[in-house]
Amino acid sequence: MSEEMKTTNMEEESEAVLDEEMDIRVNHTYDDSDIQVLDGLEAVRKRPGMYIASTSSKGLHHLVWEIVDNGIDEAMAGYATTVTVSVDKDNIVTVEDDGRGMPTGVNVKTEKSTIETIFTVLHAGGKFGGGAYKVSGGLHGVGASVVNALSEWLEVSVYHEGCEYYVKFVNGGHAVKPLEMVGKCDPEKHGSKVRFKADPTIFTETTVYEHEVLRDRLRQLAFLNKGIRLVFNDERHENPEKRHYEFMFEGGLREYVKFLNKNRSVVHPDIIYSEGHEKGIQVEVACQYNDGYNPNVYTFCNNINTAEGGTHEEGFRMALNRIINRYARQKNFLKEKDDNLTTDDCREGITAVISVKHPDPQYEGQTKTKLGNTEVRKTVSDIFGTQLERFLMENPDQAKAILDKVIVASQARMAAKKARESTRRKSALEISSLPGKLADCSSKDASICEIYIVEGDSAGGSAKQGRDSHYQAILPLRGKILNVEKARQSRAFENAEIRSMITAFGCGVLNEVDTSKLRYNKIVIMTDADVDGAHIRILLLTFFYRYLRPIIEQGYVYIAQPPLYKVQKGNTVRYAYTEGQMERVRAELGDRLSIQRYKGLGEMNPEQLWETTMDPKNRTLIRVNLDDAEQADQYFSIMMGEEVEPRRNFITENANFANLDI
Ligand code: TSJ
Repeated sequence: MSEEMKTTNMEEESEAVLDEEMDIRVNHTYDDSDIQVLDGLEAVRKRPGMYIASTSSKGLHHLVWEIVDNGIDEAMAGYATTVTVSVDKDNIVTVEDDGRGMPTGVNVKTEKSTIETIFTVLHAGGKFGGGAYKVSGGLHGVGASVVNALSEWLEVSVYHEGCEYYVKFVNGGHAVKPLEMVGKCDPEKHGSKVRFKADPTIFTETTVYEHEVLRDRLRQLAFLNKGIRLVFNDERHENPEKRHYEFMFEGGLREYVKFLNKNRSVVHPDIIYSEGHEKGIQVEVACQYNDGYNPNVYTFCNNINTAEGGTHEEGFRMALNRIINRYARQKNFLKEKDDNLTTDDCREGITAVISVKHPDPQYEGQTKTKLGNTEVRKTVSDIFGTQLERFLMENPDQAKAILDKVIVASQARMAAKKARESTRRKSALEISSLPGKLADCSSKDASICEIYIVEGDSAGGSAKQGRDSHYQAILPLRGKILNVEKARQSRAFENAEIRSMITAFGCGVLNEVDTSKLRYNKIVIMTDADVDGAHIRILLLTFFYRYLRPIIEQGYVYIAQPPLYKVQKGNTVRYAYTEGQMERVRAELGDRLSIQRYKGLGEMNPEQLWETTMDPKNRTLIRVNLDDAEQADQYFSIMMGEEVEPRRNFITENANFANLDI
């Protein structure tokens, strides 16, 4: 493609911003567009929340993904093999690909280099390359200019036909000088490189990237884009072995499912795999059954995790149900008089990853992570259904293992239903009176109400006495709650603790969850700061994840942080919540301290519990997000599973998980 054509395409993309105001001016000058552009970047800096998720740690990482997406697009278009992300000691990020190199010509409308335009005009970028649509990003595809606006400085280098081009932006997006050729490079070298330092005046919470967050997402991107090499260099890591990772999966989602099931016992050896495309929609699905009871289905559109599911997941369910029932009838697993297997029967213990690439995705749902495009349902159902049927036909032994499993699931479901009907006991979904153990709050305004889930009666007692009963409710739980990972639904609904929580929350359960009916807008898990406490927290999170997922997705769940130490010197009393804080308090107050290490919430009197853990003025609540729940799920399958080896590895690798104090 000629330089001119590139810039023409570029113009189309920048129209959204430059259109009216520039075209009405007959003799617009360089300065006009300059002001225009900087107004745009200024708007981003003033209200960053409009352009990125937040200015917290999440938003910070968003900057990296925004840039990485561009490199992945170049690789998906077939022009690059590798995208490298490096973080240096000062948390400066470098992203580099070995693609064609961004166009180095001048844009006729802005009279600036295309590169400067990409990095300074809002929404420029994206589809400016020859017709191929941008599949990565999408949900947060806000463009490189937003990253530039939110950086203290940002540098771009392009390597193309033996030349290196360079431009640097400072102070929230101003080019120091126009793009220039700065030297020669190896004529074999080609690609684009972006280096930037997040602006600490915008990212006031933190400008430190999390190693695990970057590593895990890059690994996931490698699973989702088979054949692309994703390299991660983290200079900061104290362990030299963890400073360099390379992810490349020729098997794509096959390898993703294998990875997800690695700590579980699988029911059949081979992963069921399908891929294909129809009407411009690309589909890839992989799945495999394990001996657990819950489905683990992860869905993506354009590399974005669609946590609320949507039409691609519906298509998958439809095909799974249709093909398994057909096969079951054909091979006499089901007799003529038998009812069909339900979708839930067919999903018990399945690990599946569904990934679609769509040129025009529509996102719906509370958190805009539910795919809405209706045509995707049939596309996924057709492509996956064909391949699933073929797998069953070609692998009768594995098909039998799968059918045996889903038939048992269906029998268990029917037995539970019968038992329920014969005892005529109300199901957990229908109970109306609040549980007796609940010390409710007096306010009925859910927006201010909080419920503390507390382990043990003694801590529950302190919490009841210490709370502000106007808006704080206490639900004490006795001992450990049921491990829902190891129990079928019917057993979970018989569990007293589980029933109390469902009725106290008031928002329904499973498919029927309606968070507008939640009686408390903060659900706070308050457990001891020890191993048992961590276990109970995991059990609760797993229950929420499996039965009340939207309350996690929508951010209603919190973890209370009780202090580890009380430090006293004369009349001064201080609390330390971490070992680090303890060290600082020690340094500050000097010696002759009286130090109490809290072993459990029960050791605190009601006033202390209020002051340190429940009073909004002093307390620290950690909001749980879905990543934590997925991690909890992994953790759970490991800690409670039959496999010993992964458990040992996990404990040594993740000694800190969920503040676990092993
Ligand atoms: F490396 C990176 F990830 F940091 C990054 C790569 C960041 C950004 C903002 C862009 C890129 C990038 C862009 N890599 N490769 C490209 N490709 C183009 O801009 C390009 C080059 C040539 C043509 C053509 O049609 O000739 C089309 C495009 C889109």
